[in-house]
Formats: sequence, C-alpha cells, structure tokens
Amino acid sequence: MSANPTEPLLAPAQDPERIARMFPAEFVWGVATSAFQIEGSVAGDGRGPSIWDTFCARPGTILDGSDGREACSHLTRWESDLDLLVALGVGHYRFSISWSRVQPNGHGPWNDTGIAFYDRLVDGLLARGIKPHVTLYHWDLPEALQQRGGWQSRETVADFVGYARRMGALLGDRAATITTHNEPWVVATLGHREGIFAPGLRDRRVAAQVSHHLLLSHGEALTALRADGVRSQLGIVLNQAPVHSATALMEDRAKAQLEDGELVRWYMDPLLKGAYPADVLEHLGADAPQVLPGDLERIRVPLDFLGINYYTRNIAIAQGAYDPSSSGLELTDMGWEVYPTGLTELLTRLQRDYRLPPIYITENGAAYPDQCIDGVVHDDARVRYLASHIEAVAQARQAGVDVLGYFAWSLLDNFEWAHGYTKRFGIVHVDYRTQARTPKSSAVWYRALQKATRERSAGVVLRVLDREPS
Ligand code: IFM
Repeated sequence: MSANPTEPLLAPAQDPERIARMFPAEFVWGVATSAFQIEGSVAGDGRGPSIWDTFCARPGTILDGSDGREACSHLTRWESDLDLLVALGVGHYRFSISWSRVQPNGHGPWNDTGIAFYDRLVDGLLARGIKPHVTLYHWDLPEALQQRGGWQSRETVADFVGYARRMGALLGDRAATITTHNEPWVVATLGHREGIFAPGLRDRRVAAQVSHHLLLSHGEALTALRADGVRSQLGIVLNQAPVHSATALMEDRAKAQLEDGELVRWYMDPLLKGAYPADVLEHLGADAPQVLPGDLERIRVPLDFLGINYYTRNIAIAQGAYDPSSSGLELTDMGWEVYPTGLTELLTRLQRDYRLPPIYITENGAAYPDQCIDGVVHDDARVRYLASHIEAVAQARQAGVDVLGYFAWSLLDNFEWAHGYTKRFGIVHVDYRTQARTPKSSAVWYRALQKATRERSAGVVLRVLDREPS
C-alpha cells in the first residue's frame, strides 16, 4: 500500500523522479481548462448566450441532456480553484475567455463585469505565482454572431480581431501566452460538417469556408496584437494525430492520406507554408473555400509557439467504421486507444515536414470512469496514461523537437461537450451535486513530478555553485 491513500501505486515507469530527469529545469508544467466547460453562470452578470447554450437546448444533442448552466461553478469558485492550483504545485494555468461574457453580442458594447472577472482571475494567478496562458476562442461563439452567419461569414473575422485586441489590451502585459484558436479542426469539422458540436451544421462547403475564416482570423489577430505591442507570446493550438491506415489495402491507405490532409496538413500548411494542400483542395472540388488574394499571406504570420493537443492516433478505413477494441490496446472511457508513441511519431513528423516554432503540448489526458469513495479517487490508469505520454514528449525532445511545456487536460472533471458530464478528464474529481473538489491520485502524482523537476533544478544550481572557485 502507498503511504497516502491518494498516492498512486507506482511502477518504475511512472516514477516521477525518473521522468523529471528527462526534462530541463525550465520545462513548463501546467494544467488546462476552458470557459464553457467549467464556468457555469451562463445567465446574469451581462453574459450573452453562446452557440453552445443554443446547441445544448436542442433536444438530443448532449448525451445526458445537460448544459453549461452550472458546470463546475468556477465563476463563483475561482478563488478556491486557484488555491487548488497552488496546492497541486501547478506553475502554469491555461484557460479560455468566454467571448460572450466580455462582449455579449460579439461586436459592439463590452460587458464590464465579464472583463473584470478575467482581470481578477489573471491577477489572482499572478499573486499565487502561477503563469496565465490565455485562449481567446475555445468554441463558444456569441450566438448573436451565429445569427449573422457565424464563422461562415467573413465579417466574423473582423469581429474576432476586435475582441482579440480588447483582450490583448487587458491581459497582454500579464499573460505568458495568448492563443487565438483552440482546435479549429473541431470547430469546422464537428461543428459544421458532422453537426455533432455547436452550431450543429452538416455542410462540407460551409465547413471548409469556416476553417479558412478561422485561420484568417488567427493571422489577422496575431498581426493586430503584435502591432498593438502585446508582450505575451502569441500562437495557435491544433489538435493533431498520426493517421494510420487500418490495413495495408490501397483504399485504406488512400483514406489515411486524405484524413492526414484534412486533420494535419489543412492547418499546418497554410500556417507554416502559406498554401492549402493540393490533394485536399482537389477532394473538396467545388466545395473548396473562397480564398481572397492575400489571405494566405495573412494566415502565415510568424508564430511564437504552436500548441499541440494530442489524445490518441486516428485509424482510417475506407469502408465501414474502425473498431478500436480490435487493436488490443487499452482504451480510455472515450473509447480512444492509449497510444503514447503516436505523440513522438507526430512531433518528429511535424519537425521533419515543417519549420516549427517552439511547441507546447497544450492538452493531453484521458477520461476514466473515476469514483470518489470515502473521499479518495484512485485513477492509476490516468497516472499510467500521463506518465507514458510525458515520456513520449521526452523522446521527441531527444529527437530534436523543441517542446517547451506540457499541460494536462484537465484540471477539473467538466462538461465534455456532446458527452455532457458523463466523461471525467480531470486530475481533480468534481462532485456535481455539491461541487466538492477531490484531487485524484493523478493530481498527487503530477504534483510529485513538478516538485521533482523543481528539486532537480535546485540540485543543478547547487552542483554549479560547487564547481565555482571559492
Ligand atoms: O474537452 C476537450 C477540450 O475541450 C478540447 N480538446 C479535447 C478535450 C477532450 O475531448
């Protein structure tokens, strides 16, 4: 038995001290959340509705029929949540701003109460010695903008730039990083092509146009923030994965190539090479987005960093659906394969194919059906997941990829979009009835990893001092 009931039973593979030795002292360890998934308080205080409020209200969209009205009540519990970060030894916190909380209609008047919340949050983080990492857009478009066409409309690009500049003026002297978009593939594909996320549209042509406007708004916002003298590091976050073919059959391999184009190259190529991939454009045919002269130059602006969110590999199959249980690999509660080597594979491939800026792993984590029993949550499977993926990051670094940091998804169990509250990704358990927070074994383990890195850096300093002549 471990000494403390929440301490995980560790195999050598998860030994935090062993893993800490793979990273430099200055490596960034953090945790991540997003506004709609944790804040609650969607009405009142002047916040306008977002497309996720509208989507949740549509019957049949969310697995458990839930919504974001209460979520983790972070809006009222933010101070104790920040204290929790301190207790967990976390030095970096990645969160997103709810656009409709600070600007209810997405254009026009600002909401001072909403702005004051993020102002206080950032000050609260800094007062606790925690570096803020701000995401401007984590999927919750103001509903008023959707009524005007949403991301399908080029007008939304200008609205986003206005919002970004206001947030840059507010936080750009205090936020360590500012990310324009989180996972634009999800917004375009799941929200506008497959219709399983807000705003629930199913139109391939619209989805392609949306992806272009998201990228354009990223480039325009970055340029504007730089011109405004914002001091934070500026970048974008992409969800990426290696795409493997289910079989060696030609048709499955062709499908894998196309999916790689849609997931990886459709975003990486315009951002870093200034062009959309020819094979995907050809596949889209008449559904390809309208790209105006100069757009691609506006998208390819220098990035201070690129955020990568990684959870599992993708398997492509031309006919039917791939059954993840057929691989024999461990699956998470999302039914996703635990596939840590995919992260090394992805990062080294990106390094080979692109001139990469510094990388942060901005999300990585796993859902498991955790239970809080007598105030204790044993989530040893998550500890194994995190340890193996962090080691995969170390291997990518050894291969020369400049990874500066890693953020665990997520600090808290939270609203997992179309899955509602049925999936728990947190390193801290949330009892949605009482809102009690209980750190899981993984939180204890992650704290140990961060402590081991810090102590290691203290050791380095001492060793250097030892060598100095007296
Ligand atoms: O919860 C999400 C998050 O909002 C974006 N990235 C993936 C996570 C897990 O599905």
